[in-house]
Amino acid sequence: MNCTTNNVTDSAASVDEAALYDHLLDYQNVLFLGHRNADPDAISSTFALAEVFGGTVGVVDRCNRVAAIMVEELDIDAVYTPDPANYDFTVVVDTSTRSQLNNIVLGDYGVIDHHSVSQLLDDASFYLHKNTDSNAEIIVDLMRCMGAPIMERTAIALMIGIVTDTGHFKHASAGSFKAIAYLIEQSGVSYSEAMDLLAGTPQELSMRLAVLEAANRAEIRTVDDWVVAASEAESFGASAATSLTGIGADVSFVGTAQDNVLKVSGRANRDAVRCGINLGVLLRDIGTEHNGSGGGHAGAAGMEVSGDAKVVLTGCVDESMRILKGTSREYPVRDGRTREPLQ
Ligand SMILES: [Mn+2]
Repeated sequence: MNCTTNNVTDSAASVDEAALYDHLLDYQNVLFLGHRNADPDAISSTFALAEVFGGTVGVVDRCNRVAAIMVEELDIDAVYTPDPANYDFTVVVDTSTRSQLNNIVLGDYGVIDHHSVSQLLDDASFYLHKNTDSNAEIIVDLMRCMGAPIMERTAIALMIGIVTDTGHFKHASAGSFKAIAYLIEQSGVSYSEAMDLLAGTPQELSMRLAVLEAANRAEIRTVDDWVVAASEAESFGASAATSLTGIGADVSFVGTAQDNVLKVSGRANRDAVRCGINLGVLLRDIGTEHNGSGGGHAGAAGMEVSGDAKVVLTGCVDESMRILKGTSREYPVRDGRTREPLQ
């Protein structure tokens, strides 16, 4: 095995890829277990490990929407709510706390994880821990070190794990792209095959209806060439707000009233943020005005207040328009050229 590792932690139980491989050879019947509400990163990691080392893919409770489709489409054999006592050894994957395993009794266990703070490491027999964007990336590295062949299903699963854990590469660093390139080279699977599986994953009907209805009854206002939209939804307010900016609003707010609490989700595109919109600050301030609280990022934030939805949403829209009025979404001219806006 020809590898260099840069493991984050350096305790006795910290192992590199070669040592992990040696350890796993000691056991016959290994359970690879991901976190609760398992996502594609957890499922693809456990699936690839089970393929390479032999063993069982364990799901603590259930899979999330995309992971469930992946299990179905790729025909991944998984054991749901497994009892670690029935296995020689458990390797916990993509998980940083016991509560993420619903406090299941573990016995002896190893860990492969990418979360920066991982409480499970202290009691682990051995662990491979790196600060990568996705856990799948650690698995790709492990397979590369072992020279393990990468099957098509495994490659598609790991690609989806990397894509979803990096928010479709929005938070990706070079390692994610390298891992994707390696998977494509080694398996012969094209990137579009993985994308097809992701794209063919329908949202829940209730979410689609909530989003469409929010768009249908949205109030749309403009100032200069800026578009600000506000609407209400019975549920899925955050998805509705994201969708409103996706279909043309520069800034959007969606209110959801529940038990005398009004939740507002705000979303803003990059142009609006560059021109002064900071939804974290905006919703914090408006939240305080309405006896509640709010906060978040410049482009995505939320608040919970008490008050009339119309009044609160109008306040959010007015404030956004005040900030955007008179600003230009054109990039500043440099060296005589106007830079294309980043997508
Ligand atoms: Mn992960």
